[in-house]
Amino acid sequence: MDNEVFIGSENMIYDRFREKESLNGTWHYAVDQYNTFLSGKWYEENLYDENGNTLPVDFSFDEWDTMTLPCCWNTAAPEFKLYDGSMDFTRKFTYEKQREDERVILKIGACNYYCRVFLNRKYIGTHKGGNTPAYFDITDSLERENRIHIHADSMRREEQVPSAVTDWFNYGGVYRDIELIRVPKLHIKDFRIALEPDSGFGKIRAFVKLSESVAGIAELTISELDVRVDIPIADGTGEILFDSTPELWSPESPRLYDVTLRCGNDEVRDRVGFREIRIRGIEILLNGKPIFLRGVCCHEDDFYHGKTLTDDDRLINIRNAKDLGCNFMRAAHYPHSERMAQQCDEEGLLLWEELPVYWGVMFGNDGTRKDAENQLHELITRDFNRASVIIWSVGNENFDTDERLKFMGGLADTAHELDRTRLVSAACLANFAKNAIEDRLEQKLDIIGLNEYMGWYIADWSKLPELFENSRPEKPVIISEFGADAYAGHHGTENDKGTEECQAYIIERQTEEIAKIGYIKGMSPWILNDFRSPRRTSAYQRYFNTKGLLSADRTHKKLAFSVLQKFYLTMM
Ligand code: GCB
Repeated sequence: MDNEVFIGSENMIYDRFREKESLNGTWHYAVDQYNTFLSGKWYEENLYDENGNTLPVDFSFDEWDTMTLPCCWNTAAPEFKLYDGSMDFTRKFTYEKQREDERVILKIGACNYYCRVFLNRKYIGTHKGGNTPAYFDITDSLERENRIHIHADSMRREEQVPSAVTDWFNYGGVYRDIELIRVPKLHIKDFRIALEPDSGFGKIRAFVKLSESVAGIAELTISELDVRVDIPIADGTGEILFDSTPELWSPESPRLYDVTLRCGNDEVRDRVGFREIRIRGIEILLNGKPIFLRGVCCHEDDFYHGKTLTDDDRLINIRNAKDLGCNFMRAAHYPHSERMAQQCDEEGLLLWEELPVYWGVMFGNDGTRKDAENQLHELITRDFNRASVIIWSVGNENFDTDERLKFMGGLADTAHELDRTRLVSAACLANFAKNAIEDRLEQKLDIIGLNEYMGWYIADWSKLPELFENSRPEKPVIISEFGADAYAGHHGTENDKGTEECQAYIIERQTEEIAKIGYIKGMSPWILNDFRSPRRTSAYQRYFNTKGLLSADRTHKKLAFSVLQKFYLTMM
């Protein structure tokens, strides 16, 4: 598209618990393999020539078939199961102004990968990045009766983040909520609150950003803590550090407080936990106490709903992880729904959140870098207030090259700059030539994540103790992945690849070796549930990555589940 206007983190507003008008529901759609909607400017609705004669057109929005959004189109109808490309979505809605100074923001929770919005014959803007929310200010284009279009483009491209090839399914569509949010012209754009690190658990810091560069006061209230403080605002931003000793949030005791922030005619709320996460040498300390992260990885991929998980779907995953004995989950390999961290706050599960800087990213490409930086800003802005989130991961399994060090090192620096209340990590690969934990990116990280598949991709078990013995990390290490495929219900010996016995054996041997190593402070085996992956075609995969401890529909617990459960019991 010519004159494309990209929106990003700077367009976000603070929206948790704000009143929202849902645009979820029935939308008309057309499959648009050639992007004719864009090239033919269908959104302009040129139905007549200059003399008023009707023109032939290639669209008829209100006669198009319908789809219920949000959803992944791949799960909406069998004919779209393998569709990568564009679809046009359209619907009508009415709007009535409620207050003279209101702004109306359209929030699209997620759309993979390009999301272009058009309203009443005009182009509004484009959001890039398939897993973070997009906020379009549509106020000036609203009429009483409105027609909106969303052009969703799920094409995989080399220069995108993630790039063209992954080991998960490329779900397409507008797959998280579509909502209108009315805010006063002067509104709270950003609100961050957290326990101040190194304050002896006795100080809270709050930050506010307004939509306009004004001076004033914002009032912060946490009734249960008897907190009522004024935050002075200058040039549209304000920050305050004040004494307070909240009950600390932890997985065992996920205490949350209702927090209110008021400024002018705007008011927002949140439910916030206060905790401290830091490292000391090779220790990870939660609220000052050493912790071992008993984790498991999880994709955002439900057997029935794809990426459009319901709260219940997520709760089942969280409860299954807890049943395993986990206090920690690695939300791989891209930002999951913001509801995930909110639910983990409530349920008490620590989270690793990750950017989709996965495998062959174009590290030398400046546009790709900016895309990743924007996704990182959006993720941190979205989830800053979530106590459960303790780690930002800047990516997964990329070879140690100069370009990659610059790209991912830059992301790690940004994460540190934006957030002093969390740790930064990445899932790295070992140095295979030396069989050692060694990656130049480690200098930029607080925790070293290591993916190693000894016993599976590397059959020689002797390599595992050797890898640990060869390594002298000065920071805590999390084994961010290990595992083995097993087709649910397929049995044999521990040497038969693809059987539950083989997977259980590999998990058992791995845990035995990991338990011996002092610098390993956590692990997240791959993975909680089997998930769709187009590259997995063997008899024991059938287009699923079957390294799940549970089958894809979660009805079957494989043998490895109880092996890991037993191990985590010994670590409690
Ligand atoms: C990995 C990747 C993960 C894959 C997994 C596998 O190292 O990080 O995305 O799915 O291995 O099963 O091979």
